[in-house]
Amino acid sequence: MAERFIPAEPYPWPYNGDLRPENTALIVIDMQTDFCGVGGYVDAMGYDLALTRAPIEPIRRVLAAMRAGGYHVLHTREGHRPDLSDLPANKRWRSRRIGAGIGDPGPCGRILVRGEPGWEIIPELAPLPGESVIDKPGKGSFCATDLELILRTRGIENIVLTGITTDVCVHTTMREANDRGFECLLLADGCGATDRGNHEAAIKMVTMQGGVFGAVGDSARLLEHLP
Ligand code: C5J
Repeated sequence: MAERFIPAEPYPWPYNGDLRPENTALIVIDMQTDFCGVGGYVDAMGYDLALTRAPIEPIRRVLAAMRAGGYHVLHTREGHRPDLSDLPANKRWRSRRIGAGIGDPGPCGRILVRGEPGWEIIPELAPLPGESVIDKPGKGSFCATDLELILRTRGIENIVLTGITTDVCVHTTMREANDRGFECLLLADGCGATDRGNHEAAIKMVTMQGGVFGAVGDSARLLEHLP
């Protein structure tokens, strides 16, 4: 096997150089109107949408290249059932406290509820037919979903992580994936947070201890070196 690597910190990724479309997936996390669109959940909380919209273009380029290369592509959506039976009371209470009650009506429909306009993935990054979409009630993409089963069934070993927000759903998913033995690459410009300092800290955390959760790269280096 010819070894292939993407330049990354703190090590060229993946660790073993076994980078092929068959064993590698791009996961695009929660690129929904609720997290980066006007009138959505993040907007209702008063955060700067420019920060969560920043990764849209880098993700679009990476998505195009990895689709063209025949890599696996998966998307996730955070959201709850319309009857809110999967919404923990404390999650709802906290969101209402900050003025963006999950399940409550807003300009984009009921906040973070499946089927509502705000819950949809933004059109720029819409999934193509055949790409798996994982609906998750929580922050991590492995909790209460069939993501792990899909990854194992397809023989996926390497995961490129993108999406929003860096410090919450992206980080939780990366940690969950790393603990399950998946080899993870986080694209620093392919994710964004509601706070710049949190984004930078979340990126730095990954690079500690020799790559405690995997490695950190960026879209330009990925696009240049993707086999
Ligand atoms: C948050 C997410 N931040 N997608 N969700 O509540 O990161």
